[in-house]
Amino acid sequence: PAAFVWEDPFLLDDQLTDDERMIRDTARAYAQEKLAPRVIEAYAHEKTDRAIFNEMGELGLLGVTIPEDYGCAGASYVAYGLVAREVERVDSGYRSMMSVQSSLVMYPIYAYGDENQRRTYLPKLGSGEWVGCFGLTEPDAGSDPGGMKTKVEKTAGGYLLNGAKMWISNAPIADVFVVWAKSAAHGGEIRGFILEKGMKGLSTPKIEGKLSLRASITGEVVMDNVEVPEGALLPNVAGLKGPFGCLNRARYGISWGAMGAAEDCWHRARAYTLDRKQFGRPLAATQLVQKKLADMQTEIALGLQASLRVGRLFDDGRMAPEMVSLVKRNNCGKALDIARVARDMHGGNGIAQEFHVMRHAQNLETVNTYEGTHDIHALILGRAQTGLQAFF
Ligand code: TGC
Ligand code: FAD
Repeated sequence: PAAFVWEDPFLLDDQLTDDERMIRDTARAYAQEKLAPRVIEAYAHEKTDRAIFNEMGELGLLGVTIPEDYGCAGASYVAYGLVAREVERVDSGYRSMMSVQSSLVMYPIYAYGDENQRRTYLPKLGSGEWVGCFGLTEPDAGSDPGGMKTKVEKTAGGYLLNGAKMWISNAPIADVFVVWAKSAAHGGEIRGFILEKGMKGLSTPKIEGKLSLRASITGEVVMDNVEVPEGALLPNVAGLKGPFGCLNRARYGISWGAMGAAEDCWHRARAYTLDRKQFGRPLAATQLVQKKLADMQTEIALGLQASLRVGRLFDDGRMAPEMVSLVKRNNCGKALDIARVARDMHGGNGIAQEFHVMRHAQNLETVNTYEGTHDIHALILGRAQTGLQAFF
């Protein structure tokens, strides 16, 4: 029989192409050498380092699936997932910065924008010279984005936007805003607009007091009679399928990212319990601890294999959104369970920042909630198999 590789039970590494391995290695080296050393400080003091966008851009880690024509890597969705896994192995907030920029800002401009918008925005977002954010959620419209109140009216030279977005990653430091609003000029349909920092009436107050995702800045996007030119409208999509098309990509990336955070917790719990002795022997020599480690190994191996499969189907043009709901929901829920158990296995040390597991657990509370909560994805999967709508 073949040898068992405990940290890669199904030999996932073997299933990657050379290019994918290369991008993965670049992301891993960057995350471990440049992100890991600053994460404790960033998390403790809510410091979002703007330079991270430039660093990631320089290495080609932003918008990795966007074609080379626009200065990006033109790599596979599997490669994108591998980047998310490596970055989130350090911190979910850093992955959030990357995935909003890539899937929620660059993707809609690429997929729904005209050539002028693509040329104006994609190279600068890809290099990290500009930071982007995505405004869908509102104070009274989270799981039900169709209930949004942000409105657009036609003016002589363009459009006028009014409304407020809530819980928007990157907003306070963003240069470019992809905002979704109900447009009177389009029969009340939801349309996407590109806004820029400094527009009159646009403000982005920071949301204070987060106990999760503290390395990633979050804000509101307040639009008080913001006038935008005609060219700000994303011309090639209408309706909720616009923002959902972006969310399919981001949720898929999160399914890999959450497993990266879970792997970090698993490896730390294994190392800690091998080292820590109680009752005269390592904690790892006890049956209860070994069962917990086996559960972590199993869920992570299955979760990664599932994300890889969805990534291959994505690259093959055969992704169905429900597949993404399945892996986003499962992997986030399992990662959160793993982080909580890893915290417990560290005993008192588990609450200390130097041991990292509690930070992962706190972050994964957000990851389990944003981009469609665990229960919302259950309802999407329930609807797909019963044909019955259970949202309302
Ligand atoms: P529903 O009637 O189901 O659909 C409306 C229209 O949208 C189409 N559609 C999709 N298209 C592409 N991909 C998908 N996944 C799609 N899901 C739906 C659908 O075909 C339909 O099109 P058409 O042409 O017939 O009009 O809409 P609903 O209002 O009943 O939706 C229900 C539900 C629950 C599925 C949906 O609203 C939902 O997913 N809610 C969760 C909201 C959410 O995920 N928000 C995320 C905000 S962004 C964020 O959190 C970023 S954090 C990132 C970070 O920091 O990393
Ligand atoms: P609600 O929708 O009010 O849900 C509250 C609870 O009710 C949840 O448990 C939910 O599962 C449950 N629930 C809702 N509907 C039903 C139902 N029909 N049946 C049963 N249970 C239900 N949004 C953006 O647009 N852009 C961003 O960049 C962004 N970044 C974020 C960053 C952070 C740190 C956070 C915390 C959120 C971010 N979000 C962003 C918002 C995020 O997508 C929403 O928080 C999420 O979609 C849930 O919406 P809500 O908070 O309004 O909760």
